[in-house]
Amino acid sequence: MDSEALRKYSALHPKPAGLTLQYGTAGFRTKAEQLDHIVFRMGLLAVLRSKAVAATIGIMVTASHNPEEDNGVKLVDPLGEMLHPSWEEYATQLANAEEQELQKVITEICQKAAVNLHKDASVFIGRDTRPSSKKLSQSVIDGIQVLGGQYHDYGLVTTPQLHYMVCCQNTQGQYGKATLEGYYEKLSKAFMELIKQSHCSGESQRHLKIDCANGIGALKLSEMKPYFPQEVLIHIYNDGTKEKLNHLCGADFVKVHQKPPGGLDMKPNERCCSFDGDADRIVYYYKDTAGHFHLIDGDKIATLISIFLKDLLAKVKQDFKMAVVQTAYANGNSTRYLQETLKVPVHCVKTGVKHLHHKAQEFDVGVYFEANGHGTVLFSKAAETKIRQLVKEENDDERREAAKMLENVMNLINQTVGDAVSDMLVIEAILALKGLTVQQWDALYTDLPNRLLKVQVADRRVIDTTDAERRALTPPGLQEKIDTLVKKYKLSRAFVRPSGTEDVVRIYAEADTQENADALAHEVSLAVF
Ligand code: 16G
Ligand code: ZN
Repeated sequence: MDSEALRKYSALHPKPAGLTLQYGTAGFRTKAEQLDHIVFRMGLLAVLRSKAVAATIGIMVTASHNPEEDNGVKLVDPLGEMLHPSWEEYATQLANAEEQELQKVITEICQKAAVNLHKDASVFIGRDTRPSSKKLSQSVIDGIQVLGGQYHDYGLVTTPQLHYMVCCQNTQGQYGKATLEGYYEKLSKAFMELIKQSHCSGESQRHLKIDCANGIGALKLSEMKPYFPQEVLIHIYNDGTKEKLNHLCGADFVKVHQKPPGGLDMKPNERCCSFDGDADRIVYYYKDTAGHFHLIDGDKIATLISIFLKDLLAKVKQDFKMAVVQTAYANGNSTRYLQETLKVPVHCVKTGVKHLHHKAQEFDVGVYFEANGHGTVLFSKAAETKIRQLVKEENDDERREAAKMLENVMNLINQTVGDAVSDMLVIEAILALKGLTVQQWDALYTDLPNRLLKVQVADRRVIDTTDAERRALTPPGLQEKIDTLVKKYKLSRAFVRPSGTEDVVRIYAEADTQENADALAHEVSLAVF
């Protein structure tokens, strides 16, 4: 390690005195002007991680659905997964080290994680469309270069595109080509093949209005359009040319406020969807003829995909284990529908993509979605091999056809992480194949009325949870109070958890009516103080 260069460069990216930040569920995220030293140091860390695992590591500059003034950074592990938890701690140590301790902290990490500094390192970089992102990604490059790492800067990409690139690179092209063209070709080809298997017509169904949150999704969808000869009539709204990123629009806005985004005129029964700022989340919605807004969130997306896959799995007659992974935020009626009507096992894990992804890896076919619209489907290696083999060798037409559909879904879904573009194409294909309208999809089950609140407390860490965040262990007595309150209402459920991204405690309640869900959430919020 060239100590002189490290000192010189780190002085160009000074840490504001007293500032401490933590690598949380979404990496580092805060006001953009506080992040320069962080991204420089994450450039350093990416090099160390790359040397440690002898593979290409990704680094994405984005703050997803946060306001435009914020920014953030997160690392992507070799197969496109989130950074390994053991390294989250190193990230936090490096980020908070004072200038003069930087070299010492690097040396400590190298010792603890058995990093050989003489090994090669390769890092892929991506960024979203925030005004601050370009400069921050330059600082990432400074960090990479100080430790002698190689890098490839993809520039403007969606978060899931960067995850895809990293995975392609580390699997020697088995997952696809590590270029934007490779991504577009892979997805469009799989989509067209899948659609070809449709026996339904109905051109009008293929119209889709997309709110791109004034973010990167608009840019990348426009790039992708030429790959679709009129198959999907996608209409892009909130493309970032007029309004600010995520301002009154995007998947998070629509989900949280349960109302349509600005900048998108919705006619009755038109199918619409929203991406978030870095295009890794998607929610659908429509307005009925009476003008009522209907949200189709991650839970209902998971349900649609599960119905489709379960049917195909039955047709290929393999003993594949399929399951759905949700969090405590999943609407109670979605869980009930999946378990009781569809008869698919459902698992509940802690909030945060890494937890869902990890659990979903236990199954041959693991469908995971957060209610907020982040999700994907994972296929085990064994299932993938078997499916590809059936496509080639199976004589029974129905079975082969079903295997072919599964193969196309496998190619279409971004298995590295939730991907709004890829999820959208999977959903559009399923709706077309099943001849379903958005209303029919919505009618699979009715969401239980629910309310999400956040409250500021002196120290949110006094709340400790268990059972996938569904029960509070501390402070003493809180869970008993919640239990008593929940008993007052029908079909009710409530939980509290400290947020991983904001200095607040979140409260979720659901019940038989909106009034009761609101009342329960309010009463629980009083119990938290
Ligand atoms: C992060 C997570 C998201 C989760 C959210 C919860 C990733 C990539 N993102 O955005 O999955 O739903 O945090 O936020 O893991 P909260 O802890 O503030 O409620
Ligand atoms: Zn996002």
